[in-house]
Amino acid sequence: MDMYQKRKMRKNKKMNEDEKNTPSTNINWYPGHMAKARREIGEAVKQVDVVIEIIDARIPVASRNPILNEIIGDKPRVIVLNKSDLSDDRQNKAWVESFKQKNQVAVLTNGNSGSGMKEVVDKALQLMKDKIDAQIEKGRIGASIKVMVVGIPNVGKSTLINKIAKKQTTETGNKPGVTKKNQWVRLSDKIQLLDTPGVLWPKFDNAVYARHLAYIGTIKDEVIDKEELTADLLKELVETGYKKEIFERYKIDESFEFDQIFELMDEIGRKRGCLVRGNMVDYTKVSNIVLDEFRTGKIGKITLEKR
Ligand SMILES: Nc1nc2c(ncn2[C@@H]2O[C@H](COP(=O)(O)OP(=O)(O)OP(=O)(O)O)[C@@H](O)[C@H]2O)c(=O)[nH]1
Ligand SMILES: [Mg+2]
Repeated sequence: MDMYQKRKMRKNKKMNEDEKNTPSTNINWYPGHMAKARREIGEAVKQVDVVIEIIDARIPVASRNPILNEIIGDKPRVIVLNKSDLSDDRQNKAWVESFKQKNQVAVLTNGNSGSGMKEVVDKALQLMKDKIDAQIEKGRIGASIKVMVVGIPNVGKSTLINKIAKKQTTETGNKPGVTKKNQWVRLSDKIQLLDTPGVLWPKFDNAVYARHLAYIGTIKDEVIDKEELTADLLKELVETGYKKEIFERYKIDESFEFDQIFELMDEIGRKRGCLVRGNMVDYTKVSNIVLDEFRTGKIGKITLEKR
């Protein structure tokens, strides 16, 4: 790295710290609305029969909320590994199998194509079979099953509800914090679904998991140092065996060698024409490209947390 680049990185870093005072691994995890959301979920859970817990198939550990057990107690639960189109197929199977071995019900889904949605509903109804049978026996056929959908921000809760309901009833968007409050969606006389705002947990002190959540877009980009995050992401991908995918995506020659991760960022910048005055690499542009292409699966089908 030459002096200009060093200065630029330092300047960017300083600016980010000054403006936001939140480097990538020290993120403000628990904005006020999430405390409220947590309370409201705690209230709503009293009315529901089944909980659908949506997690992200790329990070099946970090995307699970450890305080969810506290909130929902022993309600029947279907674990949904969503965005399975973006994660490694072999890992997808291994994760479902591992949940099964712990007697947990897990389903792979793709919220965009709708694959797996029928299985989610079937599994939820199966878990409720005893209750439904008892109702029928008492002659109370009309009562509907209430299903609550919970999960971290941007994991695909509202998308899943729209797919299952086959209509656009809830707002969705490719950024965290789209859903602001609980919303019931009637599926049929038999089932009602409750959409909830994404919730993160108050203390998340594992830096690796914190980064994983940031890589996939769980945390608002405004509170993250994107350049630092991109450097961390590239480093992790290289170290966990995805160097080939990166080189292929950015058309980097096999013979290219690097010691430091910013050298790889430089090369990506040069390949993509992310240059500023004096042929210097624009790290902001490189970061936007790499994060976006990772998040949309263009670098490859990648599972960061292996089973
Ligand atoms: N590739 C892919 N994208 C998905 C999938 N499911 C949802 N998405 C996208 O993920 C983004 C977030 O979806 P939402 O349904 O708004 O997520 P949410 O969990 O309701 O988010 P909050 O309301 O902010 O908590 C949207 O851009 C969806 O199109 C999936 O299975 N695969
Ligand atoms: Mg939502």
